[in-house]
Amino acid sequence: MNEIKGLVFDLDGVITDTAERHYLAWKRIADRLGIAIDREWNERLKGISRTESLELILAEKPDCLLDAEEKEQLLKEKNAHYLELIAEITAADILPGISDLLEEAKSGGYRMAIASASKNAPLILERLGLSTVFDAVVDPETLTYNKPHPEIFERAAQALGLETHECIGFEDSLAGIEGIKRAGMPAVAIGIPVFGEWLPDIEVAVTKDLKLEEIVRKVTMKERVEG
Ligand code: B16
Ligand code: MG
Repeated sequence: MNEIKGLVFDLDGVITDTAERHYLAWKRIADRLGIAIDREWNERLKGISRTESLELILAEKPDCLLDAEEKEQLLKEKNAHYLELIAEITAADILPGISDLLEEAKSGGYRMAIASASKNAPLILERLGLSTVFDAVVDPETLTYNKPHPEIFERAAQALGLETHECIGFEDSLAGIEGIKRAGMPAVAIGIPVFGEWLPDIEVAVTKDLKLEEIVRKVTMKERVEG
């Protein structure tokens, strides 16, 4: 039986909700290009890297052909606007139940890592007052592959000095759940309405429903049954 020793968290949508700010920053770019996106469409950008997000937006208007320099400029503008929007983030923006969960995990001796696609993760953690809580933050710039590839979750476990099956991964995106499962890590899905091929081990609707003891117990039992 595997003992759970580590917890690996996605950031946006799990620790804090910056999805709306990503949406507003992308919407400004999309409007300018004459591409219509709304909040429902924006769901597909969750967990997806900045560059891939731009490509998905541009795919909505196949006749909008931009060269590498123009794309680079749009990526810079999007991030500059996003940085303006996150400038006012404080500890009050930590999602409900997360502070208690992190505290319980710390006192329970779990090692904790952040596996976020966001290059702004260290800055956001600082604004939230959580910089010292995590033992590791994977730098997405050092990765070869983006989610749904398992690399970021494998690297998170490695940084904690643990095997992937000794950790539990927490995600709010389908790409993230696939990455966690492909890494061989038990997965907890938060607020994901419909799943594809990759199913989580535990599902909750919102972060305040996350109960650490119960999650660890369920995952451990499941592993024991499935061998
Ligand atoms: P940045 P996560 C992801 O964060 C967001 O869900 C996604 O919408 C965003 O495009 C991506 O980070 C990159 O963010 O532009 O700040 O580098 O959910 O993996 O924590
Ligand atoms: Mg996320």
